[in-house]
Amino acid sequence: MAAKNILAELGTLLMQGGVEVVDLSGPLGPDTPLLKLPPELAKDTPRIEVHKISEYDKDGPFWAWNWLKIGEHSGTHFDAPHHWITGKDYPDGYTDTIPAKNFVAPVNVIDCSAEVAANPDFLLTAAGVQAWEARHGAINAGEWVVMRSDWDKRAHDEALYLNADATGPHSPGPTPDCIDYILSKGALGWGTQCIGTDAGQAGGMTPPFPAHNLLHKANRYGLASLANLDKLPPKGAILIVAPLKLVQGTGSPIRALALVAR
Ligand code: 23J
Ligand code: MN
Repeated sequence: MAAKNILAELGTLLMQGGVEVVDLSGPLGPDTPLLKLPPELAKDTPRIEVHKISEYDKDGPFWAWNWLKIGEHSGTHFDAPHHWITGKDYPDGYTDTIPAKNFVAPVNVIDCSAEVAANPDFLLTAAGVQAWEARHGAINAGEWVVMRSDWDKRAHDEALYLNADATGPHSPGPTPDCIDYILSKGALGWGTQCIGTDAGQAGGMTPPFPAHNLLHKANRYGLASLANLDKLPPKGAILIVAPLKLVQGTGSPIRALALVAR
């Protein structure tokens, strides 16, 4: 392939709007919804804090800047293999050691929004992925698979986003066989629009939290709290999802972007 020519053409298309850059990140700040784990099981990630250093005042007369307190797994974010015990032994499984080429790849968008509107506990199965492939084409090795649920429309309200009752959180996600199947196709990773890559009720699955367990065991990646997947085609978009180069980080907030032909 004449990569040089294709890149030059891409530059022109970006300039002229023939390729659109779609923002797949939600706002990141003190009101960003955060995961709540059962307190008897685990500590939670703390709320995001933004502390002013100066804003054109006595602490910095000509400049404004802040410092942040923020968990690695906050808002729209990337899960690295070291996040889970099954992936803890990969030397290239930290935010600073994952090969950069894995941050740019094609994405398959599986639209489950109708199913999720009818049932917030909807689970995407391997058979569901195969039915999608029969319509839209095969998932290829090295590509992302993301589940469109339109759950981002709830992200302005943490209670609505977490959707918890006495039986725990209720949000959609994958079955274990769904993750096994996409890994068998060589997927680079799995992304969702919910607080984590797993369904709300995934703690009771075998294995518990199958997206985390199985993806990271395979040295593959997760994406959580993706926004605007309703603006992507089922196939053909390029996803750009680069975590901060945190030293030995287990994950990182990202500005998730998609390149989409218009
Ligand atoms: C820790 C424990 C359980 C979960 C998570 C983190 C996440 O969703 C995450 O952000 O990786 S489910
Ligand atoms: Mn995470």
